[in-house]
Amino acid sequence: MTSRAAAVLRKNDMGGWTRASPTLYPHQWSWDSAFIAIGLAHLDTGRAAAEIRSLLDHQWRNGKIPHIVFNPEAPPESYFPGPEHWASAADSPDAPSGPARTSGLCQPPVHAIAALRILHVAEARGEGVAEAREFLHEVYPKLLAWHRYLATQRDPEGSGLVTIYHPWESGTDNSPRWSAALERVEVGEMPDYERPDLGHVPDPSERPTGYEYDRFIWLVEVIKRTGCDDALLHGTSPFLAKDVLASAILVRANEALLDIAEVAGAPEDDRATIRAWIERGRRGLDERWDPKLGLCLDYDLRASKTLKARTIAGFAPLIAGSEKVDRLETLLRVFDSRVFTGNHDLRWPLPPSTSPDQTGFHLRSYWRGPIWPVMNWLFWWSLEKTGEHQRASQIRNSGLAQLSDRCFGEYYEPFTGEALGSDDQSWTAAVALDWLASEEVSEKP
Ligand code: 9WN
Repeated sequence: MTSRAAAVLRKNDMGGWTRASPTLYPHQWSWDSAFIAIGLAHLDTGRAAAEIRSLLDHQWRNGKIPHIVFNPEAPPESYFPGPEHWASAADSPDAPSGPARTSGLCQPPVHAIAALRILHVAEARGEGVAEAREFLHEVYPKLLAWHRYLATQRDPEGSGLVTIYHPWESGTDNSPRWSAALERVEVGEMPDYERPDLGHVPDPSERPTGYEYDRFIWLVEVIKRTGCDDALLHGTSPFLAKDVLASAILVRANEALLDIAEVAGAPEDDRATIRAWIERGRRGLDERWDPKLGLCLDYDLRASKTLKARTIAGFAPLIAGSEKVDRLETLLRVFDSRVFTGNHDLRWPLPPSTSPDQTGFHLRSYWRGPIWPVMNWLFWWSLEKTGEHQRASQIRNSGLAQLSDRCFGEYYEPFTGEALGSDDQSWTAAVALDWLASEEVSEKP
């Protein structure tokens, strides 16, 4: 499997950066690239560092890492909305200078976790350690600026939770987590558009529906019209939500940033700030706890309402790590229960993106039910960090069994195990590589 996974990453390598998949996603995606770097580290730590560096080359002046860096060579009809559609975002005073090459959104902040893992892999292999440390030194200020952007512009309330303006920013686009908030979005006047994505999958039901896409594209329109201005969007965006999954990832990313600060010899002031972000993040997640569901829930700021849905995002405190032992126990119980990995119809005991017991669950539709290998990796890694080694190794073994078809699918039908969406998805190959090499890499809890 290692050589086939490596071949997928080589095939998708565009020379210093990696497209998310061969046809469906011909550009560089933010959190994909972070996961891809984790896999690449096992092939070449220098190339893994280049992956993150190339993304950071397009960082916005306000610290934002854009959700897509567009491939100038991809034909315009290959992906929508592409660079032409986002062109006006380049007028934002925060956008990087030069021709429009990025979207104006962002995605969950896995980057510091990936950057640090490059060093851990180098240490385990006893190769490229000095270069990896130098790399961390170089990227530290950029990662700090990114986390500062999330802690300020994306959290003016100081709640510890990240605000998003678009479901694409959550990375779990059409998840039922956002259904109620999306329903409240009224679509205004906008030009007609084509959906190339539907031509890249065998069955359109694997992708978001027209109803969802109209809202996605309308929200892009709204964001562009403000010039991607965070302050304006807080006041006017029809979609404004606190995202518990991104917030949990940010807690762990801040822990990684603390270690990177150490390598970079950063001042104590920075470290105190990062520690405060970590505490605030855990506190914020605590406040979003729903004792009835035994899950953590997102919050619709526009409607001042909790967004109730049983999805993998509900396990946010498991990802962030929590000091509340009874809460972790409850989460693990729900994780193992019939509502998630204990469902008897599952092909493998892995967490479906949406619980089969949740309204809106769909076996084939994207984030509405299918199992995402990259999410399995995140759970495996988090469970390891929480000291749940046995559960973690169960996820890893089942996760590798799921990938034994060697399709490296983007997501998998939970009951049959069929690969769905794109084949040869880069981050799927990347997590396989990391799992296969995981015995060598040690991380502190
Ligand atoms: C929109 C690239 C990306 C992932 C997201 C996934 C999907 C894009 C799309 O693909 O989103 O950003 O066009 O559907 O939801 O998590 O980063 O793999």
